[in-house]
Amino acid sequence: MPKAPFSLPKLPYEDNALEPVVSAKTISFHYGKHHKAYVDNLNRMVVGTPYEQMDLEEIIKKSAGNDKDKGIFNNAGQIWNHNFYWESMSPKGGAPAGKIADALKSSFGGVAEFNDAFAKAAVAQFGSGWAWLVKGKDGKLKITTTSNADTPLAHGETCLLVADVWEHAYYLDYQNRRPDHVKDWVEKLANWSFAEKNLG
Ligand code: MN3
Repeated sequence: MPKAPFSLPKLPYEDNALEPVVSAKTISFHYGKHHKAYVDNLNRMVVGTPYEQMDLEEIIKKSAGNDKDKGIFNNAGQIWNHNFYWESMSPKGGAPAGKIADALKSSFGGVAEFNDAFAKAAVAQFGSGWAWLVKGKDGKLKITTTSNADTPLAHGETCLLVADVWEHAYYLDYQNRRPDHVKDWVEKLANWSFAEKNLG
């Protein structure tokens, strides 16, 4: 894993590849401004601290719950979550098959049931945050949400897939209609081959 200075990862698709659910205009702000700002902030904040010698995952785990390093945690968490978010979407998304479809069936009853439960959780997350599919410490798949920059990585869970439900993720395309955005997101963009790879 790379250490500071961190950089923006290259997107795994063209800026307009996720339209109409996520437009090129949203990508230009979300990736080019918001995500970039977290990278620039963290690179500035770690200078001269022990965090300068750590990779991103170590920074998140060491700074989690440490009030003094809240700013470092927030920016590192947001970089990791966004790196994971871009990979969680695919222009060919939305149709799980094979091992991951079996896992969704045994944990949630089926793909449609999962999609519905995931969208409900994403809508119910109050304010800014993230909706996740994770593998818990007990090995079972579950849906969870985190607020602001928090991440299941800081809580010992294995992340499989994430939807960003900060307003900056959908406002230009859906305005206040988060329920419509997350429904379209999970049905059309969710990258199930990425989730299956993370399943291990
Ligand atoms: Mn975001």
